[in-house]
Amino acid sequence: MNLQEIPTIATADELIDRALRRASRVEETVRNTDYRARLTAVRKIHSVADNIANPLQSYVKVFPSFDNIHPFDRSIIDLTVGVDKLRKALGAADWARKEVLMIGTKYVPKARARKSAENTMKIMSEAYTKMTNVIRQISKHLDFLISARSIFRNLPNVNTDQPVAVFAGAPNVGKSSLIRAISTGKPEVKSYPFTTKGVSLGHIKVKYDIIQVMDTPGLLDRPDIDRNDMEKQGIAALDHLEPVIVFLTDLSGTSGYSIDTQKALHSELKARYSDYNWLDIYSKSDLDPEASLDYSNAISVSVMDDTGVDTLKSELKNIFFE
Ligand SMILES: Nc1nc2c(ncn2[C@@H]2O[C@H](COP(=O)(O)OP(=O)(O)OP(=O)(O)O)[C@@H](O)[C@H]2O)c(=O)[nH]1
Ligand SMILES: [Mg+2]
Repeated sequence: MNLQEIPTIATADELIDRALRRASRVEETVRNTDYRARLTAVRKIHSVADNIANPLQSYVKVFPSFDNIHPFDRSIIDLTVGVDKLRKALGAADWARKEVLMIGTKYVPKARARKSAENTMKIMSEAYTKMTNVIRQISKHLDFLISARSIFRNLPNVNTDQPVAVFAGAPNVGKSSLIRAISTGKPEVKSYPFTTKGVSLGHIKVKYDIIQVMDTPGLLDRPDIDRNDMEKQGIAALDHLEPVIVFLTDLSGTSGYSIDTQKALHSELKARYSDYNWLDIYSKSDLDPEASLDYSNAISVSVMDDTGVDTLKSELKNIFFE
């Protein structure tokens, strides 16, 4: 299950209203009034308990289990809603589920044991009150799950089972444009709390496989001393993806960042990612086709005249799949 695909979660009031509405439709057609009351009460109590417990169980199931979650997703959850808070809210939902089922189990024999219809109804409404009180008690936790779901939905949809290339380089050097140019289909633009702008996330289809390509605005585009804590944690989260780094250097002079500044960023990141696969790109080559530095195996690329775009794609395929 993807973080982005968690289905809707009901508030405490919605959960209660729905369960009570469904139970109200339960009717038995036995002649004897007292007997009918007993049968009806038993079925209604079961109905309310199930219609509360089942959705609660599904909520607990749809959130990723913390035992086998990918460390990248775990870091992202921690940076957005907090792993401990999420764990607590899910724990509360699971507690309420068990509690409601237990109340049902306890009250069914009680309802069965009453003689008069009136007393049976009293027992039934006592069971209702107990069950709905349990849900009201976890109302804040349900609200938390609702907001976590909506935060997750708006995050870039990175699949931790598929390889990732992260595009780095100073601002304005052409990262997003290049991601657009090499992607199959239109890249999705969504944000992390540690990025200054929307992250472009595109896909390159390779036969049956997919390579994900993404940029990280405000993250891998400036020196480490300029980064705040959240951004540092964002970089640490990216490490869990073990990405290939594609570093763009704009030699055309149009980015607003000098060659020296870009070289400094290059060497800082190169040192940091010394264990990673690394590809160097000279971007906007249409503006100055001959421009180059002493980087080894660099590819000159232009999205204007398509120079180097296919070469970059096949380099990525080689790195991930050969
Ligand atoms: N001539 C030319 N211009 C380009 C090329 N690639 C990008 N540009 C232009 O350069 C500018 C910046 O491109 P972006 O793709 O937004 O650069 P970026 O690195 O994503 O910028 P940030 O997201 O701000 O870090 C835009 O005006 C692009 O049109 C290219 O190959 N040739
Ligand atoms: Mg960009």
